[in-house]
Amino acid sequence: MGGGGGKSHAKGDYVPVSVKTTCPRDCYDTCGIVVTEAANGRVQVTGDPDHAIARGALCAKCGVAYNGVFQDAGERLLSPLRRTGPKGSGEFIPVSWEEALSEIATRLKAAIAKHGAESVLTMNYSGTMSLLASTFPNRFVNAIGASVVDYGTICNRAGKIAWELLFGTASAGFDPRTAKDASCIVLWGANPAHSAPHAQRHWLRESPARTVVIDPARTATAADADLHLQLRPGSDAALAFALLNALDEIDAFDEAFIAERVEGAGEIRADILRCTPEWAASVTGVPARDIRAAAELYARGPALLWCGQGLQRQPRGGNVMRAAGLLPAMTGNVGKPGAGFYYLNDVAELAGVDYDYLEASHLRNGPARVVHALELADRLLAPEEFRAFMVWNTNPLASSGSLDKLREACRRDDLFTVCVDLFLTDTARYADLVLPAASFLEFDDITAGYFHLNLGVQAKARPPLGDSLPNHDIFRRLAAAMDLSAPELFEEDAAVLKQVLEQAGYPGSFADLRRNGVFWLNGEKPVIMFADGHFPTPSGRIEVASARAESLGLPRCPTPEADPSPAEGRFRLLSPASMWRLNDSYANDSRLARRSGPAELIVHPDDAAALGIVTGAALRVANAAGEVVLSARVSDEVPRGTVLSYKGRWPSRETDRASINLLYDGTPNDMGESSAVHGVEVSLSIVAI
Ligand SMILES: Nc1nc2c(c(=O)[nH]1)N[C@H]1C(S)=C(S)[C@@H](COP(=O)(O)OP(=O)(O)OC[C@H]3O[C@@H](n4cnc5c(=O)[nH]c(N)nc54)[C@H](O)[C@@H]3O)O[C@H]1N2
Ligand SMILES: Nc1nc2c(c(=O)[nH]1)N[C@H]1C(S)=C(S)[C@@H](COP(=O)(O)OP(=O)(O)OC[C@H]3O[C@@H](n4cnc5c(=O)[nH]c(N)nc54)[C@H](O)[C@@H]3O)O[C@H]1N2
Ligand code: SF4
Ligand SMILES: [Mo]
Repeated sequence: MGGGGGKSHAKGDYVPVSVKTTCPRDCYDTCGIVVTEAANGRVQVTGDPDHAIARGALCAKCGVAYNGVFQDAGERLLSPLRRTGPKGSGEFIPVSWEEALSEIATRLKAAIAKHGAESVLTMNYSGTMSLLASTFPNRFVNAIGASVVDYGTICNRAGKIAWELLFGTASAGFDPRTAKDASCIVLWGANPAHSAPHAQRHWLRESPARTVVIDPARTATAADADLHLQLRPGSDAALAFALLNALDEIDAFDEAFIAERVEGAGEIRADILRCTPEWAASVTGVPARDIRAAAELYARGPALLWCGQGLQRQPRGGNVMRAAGLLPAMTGNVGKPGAGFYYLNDVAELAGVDYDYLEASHLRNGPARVVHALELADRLLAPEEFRAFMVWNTNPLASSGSLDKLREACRRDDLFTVCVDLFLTDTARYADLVLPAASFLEFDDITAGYFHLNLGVQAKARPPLGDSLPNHDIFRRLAAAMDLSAPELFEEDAAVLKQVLEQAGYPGSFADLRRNGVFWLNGEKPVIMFADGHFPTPSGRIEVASARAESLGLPRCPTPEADPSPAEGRFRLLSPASMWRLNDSYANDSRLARRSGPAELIVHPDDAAALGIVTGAALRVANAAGEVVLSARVSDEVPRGTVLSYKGRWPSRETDRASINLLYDGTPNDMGESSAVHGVEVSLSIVAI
């Protein structure tokens, strides 16, 4: 076992060596992990009992996957592969690293010479969030001047823009450690019971605060809350204004704070006055008394507001985020212990880590050509624009919208495609060359998440499986094969990790971090964001009215609009985070696949009765973009007119290669070309009972 030192034996008994590491998944929790040696070259991966967040346990999915598919030589890619059958067929033969890299270098050089560097489209996202593995490959991308897919648009871009307009940043939210000081926590379009299970189990339940959940679905988080506002999807901005109306009614606005720190509050007063809870009840489906009860809980203060990433994946998601952010703005719930708002914490940035250094952005001459996630299929289908497509840390043929069109684009014979992953994903199946990535258990790195304010150690706990290599090593070798010479492309891991720790002000070496496991920003003390009352907007104040919004063609202020209800016979389809998968990761773990069962669609009992649907019925779920067959589950977890199916299955592992993502045509929402996947509408019909 690497990293943690040699084996130790005491009186003939075998004492396993243990290594502390951190989970680098795209998850709020960033759990500490202990890895110990097990039989047959395998390791045992468990939660670190000393880690403040993990408290000795991994989530259900990682507990299985890290001891399952992550160490399964039958599922992991063990060597580079060259395609032998048609694109998508999954027919490959193993080749050496030398052969694979020299072929990629030759093909990329030819594309660049003939069509320019912009004809190479690169795409990566959050498969692993550890700093070296997620950012170092971009040094290569910058050095060759390739085009890039902005895959943030598939996830959270609208919310970022909305809160940048309102607060000046969306990357500095409350410190979760301040929950102990809060008297109310509002979770709006967030389901930590799935997406942040340790935060749900410990952070939320142990806080003395009363909790309010605003979600169309009665999630496990909602079922556990003091109050659940089960609104119609897409009616959140109307609800926000009604909450403001109710707060105003009980004199909960902080007029001194508004006068000093808020720009343009007067411009929304008329809307607040007309949006009574009674009006909102008819628009949102939430009883007026519950709206008033939520306002009363929030008004007690100090109060925290957590807006989930699911919240803004709706047609007017940007406006919704601006409207939800009005709660802390008008009540002055910010800058004090237990008061604040949160969408994302860019922990690396908050720690002082320099992304420009990590990605060597100075190597690029001029701005990159950017493709938004939702236009990926159309842009790739146009044969002249891109001649090569390189993908790592993401599996768009499972996660993207317009899935049918994207598959067609990936079948292009003249599109040279490379995919780097741990597994033969749906995306990898379309590649000309597939390169095997090492897992986080197999190399040193540093993690920085987006909720808890700490950096974690990622320590090598076992050798890479087969010939797999960490992302950063693969891109170093590719740079050499391309005869590139900038020294940044070859900087050693240890040197980068040392730099990162220095930038973050860590008072020790990587070896120290390896021993301690974790480095908390601000030591023991919670960080109080915006304590000085300054917001990084142009005016230095919270901008309820925003000239920047106007210049982007958006309304000057958030508005209390709601999406129209689906037409008769149509349903709104939500597809949020599953408990058994992390995005589309782990869909190929056989034990997790068994536990999660067949792909299901949750339907309200009244809708089910009207259509003759019973639990277990095969349902055709269809719209103009496509159709899939899902197994019905009748439950009042969802409101009437809304259906829900959890995201993250691999089409190649489903009957008819189906996926709910066939149903999203990629129409963007109202800000930043960002995903509106929770805004999809479908019709239902019974295939078989
Ligand atoms: N219907 C629907 N679709 C959605 C969403 C939704 O809510 N509904 N949500 C969207 C959101 S929020 C997101 S973020 C996207 C995410 O979609 P993806 O980016 O496709 O999801 P991940 O599972 O994070 O994909 C990561 C891939 O990286 C690989 N990987 C892991 N570690 C490494 C590594 O060290 N090196 C390399 N090279 N690869 C590695 C994994 O094996 C996996 O195949 O999906 C979006 N799709
Ligand atoms: N287990 C697990 N954990 C994950 C992931 C995963 O796939 N699985 N994915 C990771 C990633 S990439 C992300 S971005 C986050 C996402 O995790 P979250 O931020 O929690 O977001 P979602 O799961 O997309 O949606 C959260 C809730 O929003 C609700 N919602 C949908 N539409 C509306 C609406 O119109 N109004 C309101 N108020 N609520 C609505 C959904 O019903 C859902 O319960 O989780 C991360 N963690
Ligand atoms: S995915 Fe999240 S909850 Fe699961 S072990 Fe990793 S950090 Fe913890
Ligand atoms: Mo995401």
